Amino acid sequence: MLRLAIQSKGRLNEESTALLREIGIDIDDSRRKFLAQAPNFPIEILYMRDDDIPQVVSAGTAALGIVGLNEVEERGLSVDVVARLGFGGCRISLAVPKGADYDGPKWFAGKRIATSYPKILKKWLDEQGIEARIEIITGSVEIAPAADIADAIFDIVSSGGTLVSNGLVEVEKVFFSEAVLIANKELDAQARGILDEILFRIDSAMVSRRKKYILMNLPTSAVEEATRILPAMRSPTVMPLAAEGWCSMHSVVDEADLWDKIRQLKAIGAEGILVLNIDKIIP
Ligand code: PRT
Ligand code: ZN
Repeated sequence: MLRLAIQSKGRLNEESTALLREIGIDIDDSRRKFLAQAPNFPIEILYMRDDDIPQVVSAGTAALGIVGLNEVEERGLSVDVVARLGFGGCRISLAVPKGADYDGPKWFAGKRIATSYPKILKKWLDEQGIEARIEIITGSVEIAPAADIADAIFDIVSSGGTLVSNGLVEVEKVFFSEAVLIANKELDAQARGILDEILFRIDSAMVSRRKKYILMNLPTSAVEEATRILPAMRSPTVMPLAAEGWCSMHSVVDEADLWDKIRQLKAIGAEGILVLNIDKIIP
């Protein structure tokens, strides 16, 4: 049995739970307890505030955790980041009041910067050789300049809407974050085995997310050309159709290339193209 800490409520909770479901780990969170068992996997879920997750994993109270990379970096505790999970994407940026005469990092020398991420900020300031005053604030950092508590802020940005509505302009993107799976550094062999199974399943879920299943009718004469356009895991599946001179071709494509491939396939006579989501890919 291995314990996995996830955020109890907040931005990462829903997608953490969804990812666990996607990899076949059902959790009974209907009564939202502190601890929940997975009936079909040797894992127990520990719900907590995201701030505490790096610490419980580092101490071994939980073997694993799902948390923003920003929290891991800020806490500076020793844990292994074992997978990037592709959600909770954001950055930590410096922002200054609109209309400030910002002319580069040196602008911050001697200024007061409000943040909940003093360590990450200090590291960046040191790298730039700048001395500034760090004002540690937890929550509503964006109002600090208007309240004259600070001259600038260093805070999480995703859409940028919060900055705009507080009259601030993002000037330096310092740290890029997303949700990550972290692990205690001293897992025993049994825990490692469970972690490997989780990583294998996450890998397959992440690959499937970026891929689409595509099938189409194709003149038999165009099969060779289509195979060049659609190199599948081994090679595309081709099946004859009842209509003479036609076949059905099936393959898997990267979502990023999808429209480009469709254009090329139509140009060589493909018809009735279907694009389907993939539930799992096991390479
Ligand atoms: O209660 P608990 O301590 O567990 O939660 P929390 O309030 O500390 O964290 P929470 O739930 O707000 O965020 C959890 C994690 O989500 C963060 O540590 C980041 O890794 C990630 N994340 C992704 C974000 C955002 N996007 C985000 N936009 N965390 C916070 N924000 C804030 C940001 O500070 C801004 O004030 O959301 C506001 C809106 O952002 P814009 O740019 O979209 O307007
Ligand atoms: Zn928090």
